Amino acid sequence: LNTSHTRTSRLATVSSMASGDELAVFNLSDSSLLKILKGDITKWSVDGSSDAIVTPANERMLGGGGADGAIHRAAGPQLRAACYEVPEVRPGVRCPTGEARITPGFNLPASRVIHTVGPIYDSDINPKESLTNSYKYSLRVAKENNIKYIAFPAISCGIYGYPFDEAATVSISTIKQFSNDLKEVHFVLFADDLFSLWVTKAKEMLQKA
Ligand code: AR6
Repeated sequence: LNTSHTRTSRLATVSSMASGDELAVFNLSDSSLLKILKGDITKWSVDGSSDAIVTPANERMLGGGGADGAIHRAAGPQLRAACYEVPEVRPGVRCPTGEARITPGFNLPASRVIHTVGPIYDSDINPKESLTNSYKYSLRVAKENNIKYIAFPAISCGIYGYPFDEAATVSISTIKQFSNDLKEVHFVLFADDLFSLWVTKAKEMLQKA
Protein backbone atom coordinates (compact mmCIF):
# COMPACT_ATOMS: atom_id res chain seq x y z
CA LEU A 1 0.00 0.00 0.00
CA ASN A 2 1.07 3.53 -0.72
CA THR A 3 1.78 5.18 2.58
CA SER A 4 3.21 8.41 1.19
CA HIS A 5 0.23 10.66 1.05
CA THR A 6 -0.55 14.23 1.85
CA ARG A 7 -2.95 15.24 4.53
CA THR A 8 -4.61 18.59 4.27
CA SER A 9 -6.67 18.71 7.42
CA ARG A 10 -4.62 18.32 10.55
CA LEU A 11 -6.40 21.13 12.31
CA ALA A 12 -8.57 19.03 14.56
CA THR A 13 -6.67 17.54 17.44
CA VAL A 14 -7.65 15.76 20.59
CA SER A 15 -6.90 18.82 22.68
CA SER A 16 -9.41 20.84 20.69
CA MET A 17 -12.05 18.10 21.03
CA ALA A 18 -11.67 17.33 24.66
CA SER A 19 -12.61 19.81 27.30
CA GLY A 20 -14.04 19.74 30.80
CA ASP A 21 -15.93 16.60 31.68
CA GLU A 22 -15.75 15.25 28.13
CA LEU A 23 -12.43 13.57 28.87
CA ALA A 24 -11.62 10.87 31.43
CA VAL A 25 -8.12 9.41 31.84
CA PHE A 26 -7.14 6.03 33.32
CA ASN A 27 -3.94 3.99 33.73
CA LEU A 28 -3.71 0.84 31.63
CA SER A 29 -0.19 0.08 32.86
CA ASP A 30 2.91 1.96 34.05
CA SER A 31 3.47 3.27 30.55
CA SER A 32 0.11 3.50 28.84
CA LEU A 33 -3.09 5.46 29.31
CA LEU A 34 -6.71 4.98 28.38
CA LYS A 35 -8.53 8.20 27.48
CA ILE A 36 -12.28 8.30 27.01
CA LEU A 37 -13.46 11.24 24.94
CA LYS A 38 -16.76 12.40 23.62
CA GLY A 39 -16.64 13.41 19.98
CA ASP A 40 -16.27 12.59 16.32
CA ILE A 41 -13.57 10.05 15.54
CA THR A 42 -13.08 11.45 12.01
CA LYS A 43 -11.54 14.58 13.58
CA TRP A 44 -9.18 12.73 15.91
CA SER A 45 -5.41 12.88 15.75
CA VAL A 46 -2.59 13.03 18.28
CA ASP A 47 0.48 13.59 16.13
CA GLY A 48 -0.49 12.73 12.54
CA SER A 49 2.38 10.24 12.22
CA SER A 50 2.16 7.47 14.82
CA ASP A 51 -1.59 7.58 15.28
CA ALA A 52 -4.46 5.50 13.89
CA ILE A 53 -8.23 5.46 14.11
CA VAL A 54 -10.15 2.22 14.03
CA THR A 55 -13.14 1.94 11.71
CA PRO A 56 -15.96 -0.53 12.42
CA ALA A 57 -16.08 -2.04 8.96
CA ASN A 58 -17.82 -4.98 7.32
CA GLU A 59 -16.10 -8.02 5.80
CA ARG A 60 -16.14 -6.57 2.29
CA MET A 61 -14.20 -3.57 3.64
CA LEU A 62 -15.28 -1.07 0.98
CA GLY A 63 -17.18 1.37 3.21
CA GLY A 64 -20.70 1.45 4.58
CA GLY A 65 -22.83 3.53 6.94
CA GLY A 66 -22.28 4.68 10.53
CA ALA A 67 -18.78 5.56 11.66
CA ASP A 68 -17.26 3.66 8.73
CA GLY A 69 -19.23 5.79 6.27
CA ALA A 70 -18.18 8.99 8.03
CA ILE A 71 -14.54 7.86 8.04
CA HIS A 72 -14.61 7.03 4.32
CA ARG A 73 -16.19 10.41 3.52
CA ALA A 74 -13.61 12.29 5.58
CA ALA A 75 -10.66 10.29 4.21
CA GLY A 76 -11.71 10.78 0.59
CA PRO A 77 -12.05 8.28 -2.27
CA GLN A 78 -8.42 7.16 -2.00
CA LEU A 79 -9.39 5.20 1.11
CA ARG A 80 -11.84 3.04 -0.81
CA ALA A 81 -9.23 2.52 -3.53
CA ALA A 82 -6.69 1.39 -0.90
CA CYS A 83 -9.26 -0.97 0.62
CA TYR A 84 -9.96 -2.40 -2.79
CA GLU A 85 -6.28 -3.38 -3.02
CA VAL A 86 -6.47 -5.42 0.19
CA PRO A 87 -6.53 -9.04 -0.99
CA GLU A 88 -9.70 -11.05 -0.52
CA VAL A 89 -9.32 -14.07 1.74
CA ARG A 90 -12.43 -15.55 0.13
CA PRO A 91 -14.84 -14.07 -2.39
CA GLY A 92 -16.20 -10.77 -1.07
CA VAL A 93 -14.24 -10.97 2.21
CA ARG A 94 -11.18 -8.75 2.72
CA CYS A 95 -11.35 -8.77 6.50
CA PRO A 96 -13.07 -11.65 8.31
CA THR A 97 -15.00 -10.90 11.50
CA GLY A 98 -12.62 -10.46 14.44
CA GLU A 99 -9.63 -9.53 12.26
CA ALA A 100 -8.17 -6.17 11.18
CA ARG A 101 -6.38 -4.57 8.22
CA ILE A 102 -4.49 -1.27 7.94
CA THR A 103 -4.46 1.46 5.29
CA PRO A 104 -3.23 5.06 5.17
CA GLY A 105 -5.61 7.73 6.46
CA PHE A 106 -5.40 9.96 3.35
CA ASN A 107 -7.35 13.18 4.10
CA LEU A 108 -8.02 12.24 7.72
CA PRO A 109 -6.06 13.97 10.48
CA ALA A 110 -4.93 10.54 11.73
CA SER A 111 -2.12 8.91 9.75
CA ARG A 112 -3.66 5.43 9.44
CA VAL A 113 -6.98 3.65 9.48
CA ILE A 114 -7.26 0.21 11.04
CA HIS A 115 -10.32 -1.54 9.64
CA THR A 116 -11.80 -4.14 11.92
CA VAL A 117 -15.00 -6.14 11.67
CA GLY A 118 -16.94 -6.65 14.86
CA PRO A 119 -19.69 -9.24 15.28
CA ILE A 120 -23.26 -8.80 14.07
CA TYR A 121 -24.72 -9.47 17.51
CA ASP A 122 -27.79 -11.44 16.47
CA SER A 123 -26.09 -13.72 13.97
CA ASP A 124 -22.61 -14.32 15.40
CA ILE A 125 -22.16 -17.69 17.12
CA ASN A 126 -19.95 -16.19 19.83
CA PRO A 127 -20.26 -12.39 19.70
CA LYS A 128 -18.23 -11.87 22.87
CA GLU A 129 -15.27 -13.78 21.46
CA SER A 130 -15.56 -11.99 18.11
CA LEU A 131 -15.65 -8.56 19.75
CA THR A 132 -12.64 -9.47 21.91
CA ASN A 133 -10.80 -10.59 18.77
CA SER A 134 -11.62 -7.33 16.97
CA TYR A 135 -9.98 -5.26 19.71
CA LYS A 136 -7.08 -7.71 20.10
CA TYR A 137 -6.35 -7.89 16.37
CA SER A 138 -6.60 -4.09 15.97
CA LEU A 139 -4.08 -3.57 18.78
CA ARG A 140 -1.75 -6.18 17.26
CA VAL A 141 -1.88 -4.51 13.83
CA ALA A 142 -1.22 -1.15 15.50
CA LYS A 143 1.89 -2.46 17.24
CA GLU A 144 3.19 -4.14 14.08
CA ASN A 145 2.97 -0.75 12.37
CA ASN A 146 4.62 1.26 15.16
CA ILE A 147 1.42 3.05 16.06
CA LYS A 148 1.69 4.68 19.48
CA TYR A 149 -1.76 6.31 19.72
CA ILE A 150 -4.94 4.54 18.67
CA ALA A 151 -8.59 5.63 18.81
CA PHE A 152 -11.52 3.21 18.88
CA PRO A 153 -15.22 3.91 18.46
CA ALA A 154 -17.69 1.55 20.16
CA ILE A 155 -17.24 -1.32 17.69
CA SER A 156 -20.46 -3.22 16.87
CA CYS A 157 -22.57 -0.86 19.03
CA GLY A 158 -24.42 0.73 16.11
CA ILE A 159 -25.77 -1.09 13.08
CA TYR A 160 -24.38 -4.41 14.40
CA GLY A 161 -26.52 -4.21 17.56
CA TYR A 162 -24.11 -5.25 20.35
CA PRO A 163 -25.49 -4.51 23.87
CA PHE A 164 -23.61 -1.50 25.21
CA ASP A 165 -22.94 -2.74 28.73
CA GLU A 166 -21.21 -5.95 27.67
CA ALA A 167 -19.39 -4.12 24.85
CA ALA A 168 -17.95 -1.66 27.36
CA THR A 169 -16.71 -4.47 29.65
CA VAL A 170 -15.28 -6.55 26.81
CA SER A 171 -13.53 -3.63 25.13
CA ILE A 172 -11.96 -2.20 28.27
CA SER A 173 -10.76 -5.57 29.57
CA THR A 174 -9.27 -6.55 26.20
CA ILE A 175 -7.49 -3.23 25.86
CA LYS A 176 -6.15 -3.56 29.40
CA GLN A 177 -4.69 -6.94 28.51
CA PHE A 178 -3.22 -6.13 25.08
CA SER A 179 -2.26 -2.46 25.07
CA ASN A 180 1.41 -2.84 26.03
CA ASP A 181 3.77 -0.93 23.68
CA LEU A 182 1.08 1.66 22.96
CA LYS A 183 1.35 5.05 24.65
CA GLU A 184 -2.33 5.86 24.61
CA VAL A 185 -5.53 4.09 23.68
CA HIS A 186 -8.51 6.39 23.22
CA PHE A 187 -12.21 5.73 22.97
CA VAL A 188 -13.93 8.42 20.94
CA LEU A 189 -17.64 8.07 21.61
CA PHE A 190 -20.30 9.97 19.78
CA ALA A 191 -23.21 9.75 22.18
CA ASP A 192 -23.60 10.99 25.77
CA ASP A 193 -24.98 7.67 27.06
CA LEU A 194 -22.07 5.64 25.68
CA PHE A 195 -19.54 8.13 26.99
CA SER A 196 -21.01 7.93 30.53
CA LEU A 197 -21.23 4.15 30.42
CA TRP A 198 -17.60 3.72 29.30
CA VAL A 199 -16.42 6.11 32.02
CA THR A 200 -18.43 4.22 34.67
CA LYS A 201 -17.00 0.86 33.53
CA ALA A 202 -13.45 2.17 33.33
CA LYS A 203 -13.76 3.48 36.90
CA GLU A 204 -14.70 -0.05 38.01
CA MET A 205 -11.97 -1.79 36.02
CA LEU A 206 -8.98 0.60 35.98
CA GLN A 207 -7.23 3.16 38.12
CA LYS A 208 -7.82 6.84 37.41
CA ALA A 209 -4.68 8.61 36.18
N1 AR6 B 1 -17.33 9.14 15.65
C1 AR6 B 1 -17.44 8.29 16.70
N2 AR6 B 1 -18.40 7.36 16.81
C2 AR6 B 1 -19.32 7.30 15.82
C3 AR6 B 1 -19.30 8.15 14.69
C4 AR6 B 1 -18.24 9.10 14.63
N3 AR6 B 1 -18.12 9.94 13.61
N4 AR6 B 1 -20.34 7.81 13.89
C5 AR6 B 1 -21.01 6.79 14.50
N5 AR6 B 1 -20.40 6.49 15.66
P1 AR6 B 1 -21.53 1.67 13.62
P2 AR6 B 1 -21.06 -1.24 13.83
C6 AR6 B 1 -20.74 5.45 16.66
O1 AR6 B 1 -22.93 1.44 13.18
O2 AR6 B 1 -22.20 -1.38 14.77
C7 AR6 B 1 -21.20 0.15 8.70
O3 AR6 B 1 -22.12 0.13 7.65
C8 AR6 B 1 -22.13 4.89 16.66
O4 AR6 B 1 -23.00 5.78 17.34
O5 AR6 B 1 -20.72 2.70 12.91
O6 AR6 B 1 -19.78 -1.95 14.13
C9 AR6 B 1 -20.01 -0.74 8.44
O7 AR6 B 1 -19.58 -0.69 7.09
C10 AR6 B 1 -21.94 3.58 17.41
O8 AR6 B 1 -21.92 3.82 18.82
O9 AR6 B 1 -20.64 0.30 13.57
C11 AR6 B 1 -20.55 -2.08 8.83
O10 AR6 B 1 -21.33 -2.64 7.78
C12 AR6 B 1 -20.53 3.15 16.99
O11 AR6 B 1 -19.94 4.31 16.38
C13 AR6 B 1 -21.43 -1.77 10.03
O12 AR6 B 1 -21.82 -0.41 9.85
C14 AR6 B 1 -20.47 2.00 16.02
O13 AR6 B 1 -21.60 2.03 15.17
C15 AR6 B 1 -20.69 -1.89 11.34
O14 AR6 B 1 -21.59 -1.70 12.39
